[in-house]
Amino acid sequence: TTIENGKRLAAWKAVDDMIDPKNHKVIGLGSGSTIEYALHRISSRPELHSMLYVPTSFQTKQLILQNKLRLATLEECSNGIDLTIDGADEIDNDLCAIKGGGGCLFQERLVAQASEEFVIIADERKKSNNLGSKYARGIPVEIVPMAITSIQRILTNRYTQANIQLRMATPTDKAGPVITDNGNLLLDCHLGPLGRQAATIYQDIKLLSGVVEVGLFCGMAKKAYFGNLDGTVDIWT
Ligand code: DER
Repeated sequence: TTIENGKRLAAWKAVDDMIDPKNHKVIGLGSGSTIEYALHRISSRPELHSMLYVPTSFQTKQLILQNKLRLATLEECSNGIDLTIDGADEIDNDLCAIKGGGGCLFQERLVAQASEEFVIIADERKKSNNLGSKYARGIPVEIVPMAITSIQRILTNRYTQANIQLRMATPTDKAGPVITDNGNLLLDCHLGPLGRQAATIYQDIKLLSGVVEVGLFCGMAKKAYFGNLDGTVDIWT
């Protein structure tokens, strides 16, 4: 079957396995294309309509409203979030993930951080045994606009083999760089395979003033659901 079918299989199984209609009150929903299948599944199951759903982007807020689900803001969740389901660009065997391909990494991390459980859904292309060896774009880094030149220079000097690119929008959609939902810019930092360095690289880059978020989510996901082309679903824990 197709990659899209793989996304759907992973999303449906994660929703069916992980959302507990009896105990869960608030569900966080990630961004991207795979999460759309999760929303379809939730929308098709009335017993999941009583919960509150917290978006991680303008895209997901729209999807929650379009599916007539109960929208909640992160600010309202004084008791945290029970479960967040989100996609990713590449996931390794330690469940360390590259995220931000959709440019939504900052709100995704805020919501994941506020969640009791965090689960990733993906098609089989995202499986990796060496993070950074598959997702060609590199690590997405959200930056405050005025810091873009200085941080690009600092990172280029620090990671000499790296290719650090400002993410540009498609000119027929919007001239100039991609602007995130938070009004910031994105650097795609291609550092190549990270080996065991992902958590260290996250800290190094995140510590720079002007960096809003870094698309390396290590030690956060409890499970990853992969939809395979042969119609099966793998679950990594
Ligand atoms: O931006 C993100 O981290 C998203 O989760 C995204 O990268 C996943 O995208 P996809 O589900 O369309 O592959």
